[in-house]
Amino acid sequence: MTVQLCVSLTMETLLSLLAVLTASALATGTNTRTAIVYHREKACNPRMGNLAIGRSLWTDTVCGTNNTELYCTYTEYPDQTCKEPKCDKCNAAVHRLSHPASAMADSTFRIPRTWWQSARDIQREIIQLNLETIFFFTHLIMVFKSPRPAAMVLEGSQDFGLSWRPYKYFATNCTDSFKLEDDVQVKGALCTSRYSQAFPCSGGEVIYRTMSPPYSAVDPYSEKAQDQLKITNLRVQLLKQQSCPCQNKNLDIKPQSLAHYAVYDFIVKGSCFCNGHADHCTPTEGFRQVRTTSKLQVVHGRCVCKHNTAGPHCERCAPLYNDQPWKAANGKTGEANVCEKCKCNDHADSCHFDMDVWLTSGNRSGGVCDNCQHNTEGIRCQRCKPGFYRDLKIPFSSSDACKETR
Ligand SMILES: *[C@@H]1O[C@H](CO)[C@@H](O)[C@H](O)[C@H]1NC(C)=O
Ligand SMILES: *[C@@H]1O[C@H](CO)[C@@H](O)[C@H](O)[C@H]1NC(C)=O
Ligand SMILES: *[C@@H]1O[C@H](CO)[C@@H](O)[C@H](O)[C@H]1NC(C)=O
Ligand SMILES: [Ca+2]
Repeated sequence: MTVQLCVSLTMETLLSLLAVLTASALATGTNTRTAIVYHREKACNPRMGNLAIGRSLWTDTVCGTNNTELYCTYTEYPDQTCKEPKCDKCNAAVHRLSHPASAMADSTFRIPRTWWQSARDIQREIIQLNLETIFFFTHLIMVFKSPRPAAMVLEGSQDFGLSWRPYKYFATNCTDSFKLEDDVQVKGALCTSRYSQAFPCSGGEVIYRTMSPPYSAVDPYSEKAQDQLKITNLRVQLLKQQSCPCQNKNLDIKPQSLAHYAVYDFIVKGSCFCNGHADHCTPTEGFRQVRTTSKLQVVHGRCVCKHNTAGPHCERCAPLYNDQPWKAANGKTGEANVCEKCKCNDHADSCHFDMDVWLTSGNRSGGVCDNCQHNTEGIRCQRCKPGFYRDLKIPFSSSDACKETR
């Protein structure tokens, strides 16, 4: 038994983590990491962070691509009475006036706040994050500078963008936009109107949690949960603009200078994907970090495996530890499901799992040693090869325990 310092990703810790994060949706700088000392090996998981940090965000358009553009925005007082509109210029080629996609992934504490802004008069727009390997995606927080869209969809891919699957639809009217039920009325529905109101005209949030019902009750490392949590890419399709209700009161401003999307923050919370077998990750081979202006930590993708596991995601047992079938750790019970060492009497470097051997042993040991060395043979390298005899004066695990018969 070894003492492990691991964060056990039980549903309780995951839920309390989410509660903390919702309470301070923008507190991305804080590491919600609780270290608990266990006296036996436990399921563990790496630090959570913003997957967008240090990576490129892509959008279809950006404000002022070809020349300087004028744009205007409305904000309102807390009682929803309108302030005077503010107008300014954007130009993608002038640093001071540019609003690139990368501004959604810098520190949320930067003053003045930075944001991405789309070209004018665009209805459809895509914001996309491409990851270099599979990650665990737990939730998305978007903070809009423009009014939130009247319709949008959040989608994920697990195959580097070949196929996409919707996580959630967002609309002022789910029936109208998507012919879907609204989760305000029907719990667990695929669409919601919760994050699509016209107010606030600036600073409105959109929040999505992967582990909300019906997934909240399952072990985060189970196949069902992983199917929901694993991503290589994430995108948001903005489908329909919504204007600020204040706009109707001022007819001097051209509608097209108001018709754009703008987003302060695109926070993709998640962690490296390790099947519950690592609490630390390093950069994936070939990963090139984009320059970040902030000191925020990049969430890397290659697991430093524990529990005798191996592979970029600890998805298999280490070479000499295949005595039982590999299993993900159990995030609900905290069981580590450690890979067990094969008994090869120190005569082999690797072994493989064999179902027949496993069943014959009454499900206790299924390891078969590979390439027995030192003139030994057998599934455990437990005897000398023909033509060699066992030297009883030295331990069998010794490299010269089998001597040539003369
Ligand atoms: C910018 O210029 C290019 C080439 O002239 C044109 O295709 C594109 O539509 C222009 N973009 C905007 C937003 O005006
Ligand atoms: C959504 O639109 C449908 C059809 O246009 C309408 O019947 C329904 O009342 C609307 N729902 C809400 C919540 O406004
Ligand atoms: C032994 O393992 C096999 C395959 O995993 C399983 O189907 C079977 O039910 C197990 N038997 C016992 C007695 O646990
Ligand atoms: Ca920003």
